[in-house]
Amino acid sequence: MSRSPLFSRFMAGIVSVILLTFFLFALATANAAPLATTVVTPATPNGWGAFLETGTNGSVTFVAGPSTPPLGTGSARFVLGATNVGAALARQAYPGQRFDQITTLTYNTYKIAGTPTTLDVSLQFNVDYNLTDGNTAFQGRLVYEPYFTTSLPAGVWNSVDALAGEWWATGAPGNSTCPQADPCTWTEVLTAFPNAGVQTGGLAAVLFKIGSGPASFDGNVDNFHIVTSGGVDDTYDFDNSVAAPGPACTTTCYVSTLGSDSNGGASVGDPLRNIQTGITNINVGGTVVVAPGTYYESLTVNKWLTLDGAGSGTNVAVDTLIIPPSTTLTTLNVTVGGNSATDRSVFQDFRMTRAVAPTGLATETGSGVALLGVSYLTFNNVASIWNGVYGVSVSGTGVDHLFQNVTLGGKLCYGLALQLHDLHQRGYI
Ligand SMILES: [Ca+2]
Ligand SMILES: [Ca+2]
Repeated sequence: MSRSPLFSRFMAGIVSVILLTFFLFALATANAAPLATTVVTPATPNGWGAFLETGTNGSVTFVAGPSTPPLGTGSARFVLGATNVGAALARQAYPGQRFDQITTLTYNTYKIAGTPTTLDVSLQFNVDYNLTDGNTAFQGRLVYEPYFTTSLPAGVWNSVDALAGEWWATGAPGNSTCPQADPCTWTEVLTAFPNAGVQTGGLAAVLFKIGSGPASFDGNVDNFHIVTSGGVDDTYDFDNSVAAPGPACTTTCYVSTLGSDSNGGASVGDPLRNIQTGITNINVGGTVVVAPGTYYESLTVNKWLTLDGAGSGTNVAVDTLIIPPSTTLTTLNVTVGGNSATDRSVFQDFRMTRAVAPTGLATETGSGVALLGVSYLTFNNVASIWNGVYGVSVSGTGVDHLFQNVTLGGKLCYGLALQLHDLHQRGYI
């Protein structure tokens, strides 16, 4: 059971990525009045987003079943395919919520037959160990793992009570009192940190997560219930929108962070997971519609199409952010352009950026957009910010591109991010 490297490595290596991820989460999900059950699906995510914190060989998708879920007909499915993968489902929520006011904290888990009893999806909060001290810096996470106190059977749905379980801390000061090797009961957490709670502002988050560590995992979560003495009473029913997979997309392909590449992609409720899969599957001249969220991809567009995100700002609840998985990769490589001046490829309503600020030409070679001798492209309401070399790099002669409402921000040593290789281009910014 490999659990020790999970968060120490995360804290040391990619904390900046995580910070950005959560900083970018929506600010619109503050403590809410008591609610009825909230059904969370790819078509209605209600503030939840899925992502891989580390690695690439894993996923979080919304599926039918397995078996009979505790609520609705489906659940959130977590799959790991390599030891370096950490897969999470998160919601920016409950900023400043004091832990001592939480009175109910339960969810249901499932794992396929054969899964060790030590493996279940964990529940986590981004934690502030003292909500009253004025320090709002990221202090890591508080993590509940069921196996510390229970031994859950595989192949059936289990109900867990996190307040009756044990918690460990990923960062200081909590990890001195509640290290992973000697986790704390909820009472011990509250005794050691009486003013602890969910972090405030953009770092407020509740998460379900599995990995990194296990070489493989296939399990599910549903029916998350949180009640506080302050009036919160929220139940989340993770569910599939439709009986997936639906028909394969042809003229319009939908993509969402809550989707799956084994879905058909033809409806907003049956979305694909990766933008590149949508580009691959769409008919020539079709449209790939990308839901809000963060997508870690380096895209190649090899056909006439429209790529339509949700917005070009920084709020992943309403905007579409595309971040290449490596600082040496270009975010958007266009190798085939539009059909004609009136049948253009259109790129609109998304933001291309880096997970971290650029570090220098020697280490960053990727641009935001590389237009490789292609023509008949329109960019509308697109931002290309903090990219390694150029916001947009254009090559070829006699090409015809139209830039509308485009925000460019190149590497620090370039004042102008638009690089034109020749003088035969018609560009409008
Ligand atoms: Ca504090
Ligand atoms: Ca459900």
